[in-house]
Amino acid sequence: MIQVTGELRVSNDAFDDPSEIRRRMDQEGYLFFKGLQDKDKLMSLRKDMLTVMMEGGWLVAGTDPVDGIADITKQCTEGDVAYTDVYRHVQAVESFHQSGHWPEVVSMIEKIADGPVLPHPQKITRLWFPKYTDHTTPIHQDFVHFQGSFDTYTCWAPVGDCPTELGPLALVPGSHKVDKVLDHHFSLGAGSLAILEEDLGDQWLSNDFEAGDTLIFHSLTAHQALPNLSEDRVRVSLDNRYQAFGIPIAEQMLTPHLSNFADFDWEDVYANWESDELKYYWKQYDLEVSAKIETWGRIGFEEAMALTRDGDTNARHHLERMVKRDPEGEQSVSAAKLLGV
Ligand SMILES: O=C(O)CCC(=O)C(=O)O
Ligand SMILES: [Fe+2]
Repeated sequence: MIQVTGELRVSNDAFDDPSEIRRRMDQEGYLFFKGLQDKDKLMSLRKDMLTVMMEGGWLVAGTDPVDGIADITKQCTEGDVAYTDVYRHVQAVESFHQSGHWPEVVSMIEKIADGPVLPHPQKITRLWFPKYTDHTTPIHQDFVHFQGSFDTYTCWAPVGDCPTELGPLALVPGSHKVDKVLDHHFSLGAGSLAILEEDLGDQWLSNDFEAGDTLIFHSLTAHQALPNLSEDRVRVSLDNRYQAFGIPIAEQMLTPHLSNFADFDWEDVYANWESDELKYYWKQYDLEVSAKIETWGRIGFEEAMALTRDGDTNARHHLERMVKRDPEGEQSVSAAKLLGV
């Protein structure tokens, strides 16, 4: 379990100084801004997203969806069929996709990248149940999942206030300077891959986030989420990715998030949108698309198989979930054999 040793450096003082912004990203691998995004817009987005979660049965009936009071009997996470059943409808919220294009975010990342940037088509939100801490996002570098180019930036922001007990992100400043992908191993939690804590320095930064506070970091910066220790509140956050034009983008970033886990596509996402402006917006660009690298996913799977053979209950849970989600898949077939199901 990591220990947070300090707070993220607030970079609002460098807001209008792109070369200082780039210097800090180079040195520290992240930038943290107070109030970069408009609180009212985020609260309106929160309402849109949590209303869908209420309809999906995840929130306590009769409460105000905006309060995000979870029915903890519904606990589930990425990889669970029950999660994708509701997630796909949150994924279809038009304002959620628009938020990835808000000019306050895009223009800041353009300062970092020193030129125009492409918001990745794949927009990501995390809907994290309270007291489900075995499934907290483990330590990782984003490159193992999002690939394409190292010069890809993640923008993480809670949709609403996110005090430490609700589980904001924590990161190791300067960890991107290794300039390579570190070893990742099987883990529960988003992405199912983790860097060992001892492979990193012991400086971990995090703090309370208010709605609007925004953390932008490099694809090699090691980070994890803190556990959602709240009594009953769901944690809702955005983590979208951006890159300069003229460098490769990985093919999986052109698909809706978690559509690899369930049967939905852009047409399902777009079904009830009012505007056509953002539909397939990336197709107007001549993008260099790189094939998904399967290496890390395969390592995680083989480790989960070996751990399950040794009686590890987390690994068994992971494989059982995979078999339930996609019984015909190649890995599921091997897993089912091992599990005897
Ligand atoms: O929000 C989370 O728990 C995971 C987010 C994350 O890893 C990211 O933004 O890259
Ligand atoms: Fe990440």
